[in-house]
Amino acid sequence: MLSKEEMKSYLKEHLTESRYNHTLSVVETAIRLAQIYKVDKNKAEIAALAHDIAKNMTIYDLKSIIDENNIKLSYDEEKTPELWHSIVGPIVGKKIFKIEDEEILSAMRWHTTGRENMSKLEKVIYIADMIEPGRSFPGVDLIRKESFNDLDKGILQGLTHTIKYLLDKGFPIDINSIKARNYLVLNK
Ligand code: DGI
Ligand code: FE
Ligand code: FE
Repeated sequence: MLSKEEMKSYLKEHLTESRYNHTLSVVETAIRLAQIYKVDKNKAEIAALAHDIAKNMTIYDLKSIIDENNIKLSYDEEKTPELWHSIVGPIVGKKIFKIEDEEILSAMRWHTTGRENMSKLEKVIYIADMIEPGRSFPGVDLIRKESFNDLDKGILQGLTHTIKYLLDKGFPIDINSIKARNYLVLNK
């Protein structure tokens, strides 16, 4: 695997400045959450560093990688290119950063939508991405506060916020976000 410094220099070159800064903030936030919730700090740091590795690729490049790897998108995924960077992220993370750890790759894969019955590492990356200090949207402070008190409550609020936002905008909602939220509601 590449060193964290090598990963950073790749990201600095392949991400926009704002996306790179977001990534560093997600790293800081993920490390803090990992310490609180007893998640492997090193894995959290690497997953956070790599989570948006594919974010600034063109949708054409993202689609080519999806096709080359014989990934079958659902009809809904096909129509939602915002989700593609999280589908492609683990593939690029494996190839360029030489990440082999399945827990890290899975945290990268599910960072945008979440999923049913998430691992603690998946939860930390999902919510760190949403609450890093650079994020400002109505309600973020509450989700931030809750996430440092009770991880599942923070995630539930985060999922509820995103689903409401997508509903208001008239956007389609990924089935994994619904399943992630239902799971938390049913297993409180
Ligand atoms: O990559 P980031 O910007 O750091 O954050 P992210 O990976 O959570 O991606 C956010 C984008 O993805 C934002 O444009 C909203 C979109 N998104 C997330 N979940 C869904 C979604 N878009 C649709 N249509 N449906 C979803 O379920
Ligand atoms: Fe992302
Ligand atoms: Fe992100």
